[in-house]
Parts: sequence; C-alpha cells; structure tokens
Amino acid sequence: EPKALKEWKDQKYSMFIHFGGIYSVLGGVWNDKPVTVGLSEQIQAHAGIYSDTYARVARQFNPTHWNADSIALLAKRAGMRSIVITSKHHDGFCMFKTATTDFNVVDATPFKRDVIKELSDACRRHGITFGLYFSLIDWHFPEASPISSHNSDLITPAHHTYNKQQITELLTNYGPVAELWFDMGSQSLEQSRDMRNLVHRLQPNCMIGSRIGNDMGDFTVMGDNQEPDYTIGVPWQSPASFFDETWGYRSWQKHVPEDEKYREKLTSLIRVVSRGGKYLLNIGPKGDGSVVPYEKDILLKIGSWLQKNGEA
Ligand code: FUL
Repeated sequence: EPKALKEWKDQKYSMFIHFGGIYSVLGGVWNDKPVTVGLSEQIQAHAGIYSDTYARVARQFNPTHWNADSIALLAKRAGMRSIVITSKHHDGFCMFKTATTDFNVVDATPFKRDVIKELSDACRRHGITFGLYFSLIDWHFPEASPISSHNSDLITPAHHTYNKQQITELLTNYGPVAELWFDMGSQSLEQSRDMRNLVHRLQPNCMIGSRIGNDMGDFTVMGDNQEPDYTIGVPWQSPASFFDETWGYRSWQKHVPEDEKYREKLTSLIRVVSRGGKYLLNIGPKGDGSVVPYEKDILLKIGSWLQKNGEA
C-alpha cells in the first residue's frame, strides 16, 4: 500500500470547512428573507441573484473573528487529524490569492488576507494535515456553462484551462496538500485524466477524491451524508454535515438539542471508521469568521469521548 494512501486512511476523522467570502456573509438570507430552498452555500443559484449583485457582497467580507490557529486547534481538540477547506465553491469566489481572477478574497474584499494561506500555515504549525475542496463548476467564470443548481454542467475547454491554472497555484503556493476534494461538474474522460496527471505531477502524494470523475480518484467519496451498510474494498470517505439542509452557514438554522446531535454524529463516526472509512465532518463558520457555538460544542464533546476511549 502506498505511504500516502496509508497516511490518508490513518487520519480516520477530519474536519470539513465550508467558508466563502459571499455565501457565509449572506448566511442563507437574501433581501431580508430566509431562502428556504437549496443549500445555503448555493444561495446565488437558489435565490436567483444576478452575478454582479452577488459579487458586490464581497465588499462586506471582513471576518474579524477568523483565526486560523484556533480552527486548527479546534480540529485537534476534536480528535481530528486533518482539515479540508473550500478553496473555491460553485459560486467561483476564490478564498486564495490568484492571478486568474480578481474575484478572490485578497483583491475583492476589505479583508485582503489569503484565508487558504493562513489555514495551511496554521495546520502545519499544529501538526494537522491540510487538504482542499475545489469546485469544478464555476458560476462566475464567463466561459463556463450557465449557472444551474444540478451540478452536472459540462466543463468547456476554457473552463478546464482556468481550473488547471488555479489548481497549479493551489499546489504550488501552499505547501503539501494531502487531499484534493474535487466537487461536481462533468469532466470528460480526457479532462479528468489531464487533471489527475497535473495534480500528481505537482504533488505526487496528494490524494484525489472520486468526484474528479471517470474513476480517476484515489479514494471514493460517498454521497453527501451517506454511509455504506457494509465494508467495501476500496478507500472511502463519508462527507457529513450537521444539518441535512446546508454546509455553508445559515443564520436561521433550527437546532435539535445538542446532546441528540452529538450522539447522532458520534454514532456515524464510529460506524464509518469501524467499517474502514474516513469521516469528514463539516463546519460552516459565520461571515465574521467565528465558528457556530453549537457546532464547536459538539466537536469538543466528540473529542472528549475519543480521548476517554483512548483514540485521540
Ligand atoms: C455537494 C455540493 O454541491 C454542496 O454544496 C456541498 O459542497 C457538498 C459537500 O457537496 O455536492
């Protein structure tokens, strides 16, 4: 078994972060009304917001509570061994400094700081393995297919080139990236293969998730919040959210009692890991960069359980 694969499997339990310079600010609200359809990180599509109007919200992104060290330390206390954060979600807004577009956290917001850089550095400081989520569909790039919420748009040649430029930046400027969690978009066989080769040429140890398409991944990603009922013979991971309804921050989200949710998530973690899978549990920080207290509390409770049971 290759070393990178073994290390990836051994992490067992990881933190997923959906944090975006626009959707996290909106928090599932548009024109003072809760947007009740769709996932909140996809609010642009579900509320039908024009691109230029949506883009202007970036001017409000100034997350004074964003602290990469405390996020890495939270993951550690929670018993997680790695973090995977959204570098670019479907809306196309880049949470890293890129030369490919101004539509990024450094050039388009008053914050002007590279969130991906800060988190990758903090993870290294605290011994947490670092990974990236990257959406293959992009609702901002003019030469991509038109906006849609079904996530199966074909990738045009210009869009493929654009994605590759960004992946090159991400695998060059942020140290070792242990995992690339591609999401959605229907790449052709050629595009998936080309993307896979690029990733492994730049970082041979980077593990690629199966949503790259065409069986070009190094591990299988289950459906959102899905767990297989049996052991399967391939490396696999279950991406999980606290709420079925959203991954990005939603200000009006209803919560079941913390203890109930804690038991639900701990049970899932145990089920997934005991069947040989890896559990990727998501947090959706607020637009001000702070972690939702409900999510933080539950992570810490799971962390204490793991510690008591000798696993962390
Ligand atoms: C899905 C995406 O469309 C969701 O917005 C979210 O990022 C989830 C983890 O993957 O396919």
